Amino acid sequence: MGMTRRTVLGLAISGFFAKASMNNRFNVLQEPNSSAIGSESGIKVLSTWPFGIDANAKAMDIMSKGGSALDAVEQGVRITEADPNVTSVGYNGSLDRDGHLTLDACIMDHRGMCGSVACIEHMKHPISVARAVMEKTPHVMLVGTGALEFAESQGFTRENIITEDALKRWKEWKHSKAAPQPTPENHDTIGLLALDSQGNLSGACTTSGLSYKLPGRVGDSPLIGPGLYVDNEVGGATATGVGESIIRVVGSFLIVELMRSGMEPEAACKEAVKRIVKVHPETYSSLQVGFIALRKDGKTGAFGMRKNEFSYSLTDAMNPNGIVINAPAWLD
Ligand code: SD4
Repeated sequence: MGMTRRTVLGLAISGFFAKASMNNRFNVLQEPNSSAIGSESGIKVLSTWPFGIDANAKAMDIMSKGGSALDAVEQGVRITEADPNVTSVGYNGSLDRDGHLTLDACIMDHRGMCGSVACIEHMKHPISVARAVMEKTPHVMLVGTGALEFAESQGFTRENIITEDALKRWKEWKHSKAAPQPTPENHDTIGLLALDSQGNLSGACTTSGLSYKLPGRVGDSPLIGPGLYVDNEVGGATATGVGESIIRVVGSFLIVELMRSGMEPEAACKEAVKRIVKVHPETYSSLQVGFIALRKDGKTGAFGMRKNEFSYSLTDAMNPNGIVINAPAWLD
């Protein structure tokens, strides 16, 4: 049985309510355009969702000791990948329709080098496998069993990353044959951008993708261009939400290019959402999508599809403990 259009829409809509719950749970501190939203220079980390704040803390710790943005983004999102409370990234992530946990991740550095894995199983830290693809192969992307075999050849070991909890959620979904009921635990992709003390940018993105996806389905998150893009002359951007819509407009690359032409980070993110609206004239209001951007000079911005749905985490010198910011949105 294939995934019907209604099911996909249902997943998107359930995601919307989940995000609203998340915002309540994490007590969103800032409204958009607050003066606390960083524009000063210095080391800075920006990530999707309130749970990104823990990843930010790790990334800031690394960079405050002189570490690179590349190390910071990898080590930062590893925190989220290992966190069982984040149920759509890494360990305890959401399963596909057939009960497999397939993960997608990518990483990009200040030199424009990048690595990616898609549909990889049994790896707790797909972001580190993606970095190994970047550093140890002439390729950008490995998928499925090829990615797994490569990981093992590099010393990564298979782990059981499917938890009892994930199986229980999957069985409940199978039993109900419907979209999962939204809960505060029903989280999302982490995309993280960092600016280090050398003024270099890097980004990372990692996810288990849409819950109960068709086997083999790959979203935007491991794709350099849609899910993540960094240009050290300009800035970086990353995405969360229904990956198919983000792929159709090559969202993150678009945002970086718009910033290159002079657009402010928030305006560039808004333009990417606008393109998604244009491509999905009948369904956009049910699409859960969010973008964040970090410009070379430290200016940040974000934009989502629905009001109070998408929030993100910022950590910098002005906000050393991190703040969660409610992103402006296309729809009221
Ligand atoms: C995907 N963008 O696989 C990811 C998942 C996500 O809200 O962020 N969903 O399409």
